[in-house]
Amino acid sequence: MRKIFTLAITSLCIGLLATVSPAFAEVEIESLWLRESIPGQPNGAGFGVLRNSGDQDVLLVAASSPIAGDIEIHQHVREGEQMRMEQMEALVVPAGETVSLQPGGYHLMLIGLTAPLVIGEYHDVTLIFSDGNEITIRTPVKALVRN
Ligand SMILES: [Cu+2]
Repeated sequence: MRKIFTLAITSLCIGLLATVSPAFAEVEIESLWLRESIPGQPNGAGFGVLRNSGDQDVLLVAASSPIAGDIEIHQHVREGEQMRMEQMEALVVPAGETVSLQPGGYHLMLIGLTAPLVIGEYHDVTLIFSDGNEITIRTPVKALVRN
């Protein structure tokens, strides 16, 4: 967590520099999807691929959607035999690299769904990055098991 925080501060400094020399960091989001709701489960999850074609690291710092009270950035961490989810301050998308959000790994955690996520429906999801970009994607709901 401390490492992530340090990266966040570093990014903040890069952000300040960017007002002097323009930043060229650029993140694209590929095949974002939401997992269909498990009956009785108040939270949901979102997955996809973040591609940074820029020359600077960019952090995913926040996300939101009308379908959820809040969206947190989570990772799975091993604790003995068990895996548990842990909230992250931010997710680093290194320059020139891709980061996958997938079941069992990084994911968007939709906290407090206002309605169950139903296959075939679409919901707007906004991702907010450290370079100031906010990207809203019309995101499909897909089955628990992806084919
Ligand atoms: Cu989670």
